[in-house]
Amino acid sequence: MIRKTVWLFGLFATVMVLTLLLSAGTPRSSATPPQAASAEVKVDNFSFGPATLTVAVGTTVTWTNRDDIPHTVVSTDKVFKSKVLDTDEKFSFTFAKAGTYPYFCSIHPKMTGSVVVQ
Ligand SMILES: [Cu+2]
Repeated sequence: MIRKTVWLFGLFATVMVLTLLLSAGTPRSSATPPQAASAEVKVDNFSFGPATLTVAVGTTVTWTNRDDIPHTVVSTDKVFKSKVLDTDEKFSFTFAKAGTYPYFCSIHPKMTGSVVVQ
């Protein structure tokens, strides 16, 4: 009876040590770089959503055309310019400097949006 209790305690202690070792090692190995920020803008129904997007410096913004009509993403200040995006095509740009970046669709100039980088 005593021998069985000692054996069970030994097993329990071993499992606890293994659990502690595994849980201590996990956060370090799965750490991600802090500058991997990204944001999305959907192009749908002749509009950009959100129309104004606020992001941190270094963020990569990806526009996806969810409309069944081709659109473009063109910076008013000529900072970036996409090709014509067909349905489900994407365009990405990384904002390395703070500022306000207005843009529009060159096919439908009434479609406008802006990215605010802080
Ligand atoms: Cu358009």
